[in-house]
Amino acid sequence: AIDAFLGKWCLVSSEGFEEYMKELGVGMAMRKMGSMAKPDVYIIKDGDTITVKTESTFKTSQFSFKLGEKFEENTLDGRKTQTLVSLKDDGSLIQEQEWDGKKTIITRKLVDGQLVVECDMNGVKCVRVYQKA
Ligand code: DKA
Repeated sequence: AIDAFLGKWCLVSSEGFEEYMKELGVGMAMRKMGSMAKPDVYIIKDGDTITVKTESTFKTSQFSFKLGEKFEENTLDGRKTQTLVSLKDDGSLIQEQEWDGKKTIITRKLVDGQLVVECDMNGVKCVRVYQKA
């Protein structure tokens, strides 16, 4: 269930994020800030609406959705995407963003009590690990 994802999470490690942002088309100035940011992520549930809030000194943003229902997301780096979030049988949470004929997938899973976020754009992958606050 989604419940295991709920709470406040703090970034503890990040691999390949700069390359991933580059592949997304994020400009240099924002990539610099993105690389330096150590965000806190809050995952909140209210009824069947889930909110993911990302808070950092650089920028704060949030998006809300219902599992399996497409919505328009305004991403941290300013993309407007058609996004679908679904929960897979293995317990991972899959976020698919589509915009301008492009697609990226962000997978979140719980591994040893940590939140592992894997991003993939055209095979360029990044892994970010968060610890429960
Ligand atoms: C995360 O939750 C990573 C989510 C992907 C963000 C992509 C765009 C960021 C641009 C600053 O840790």
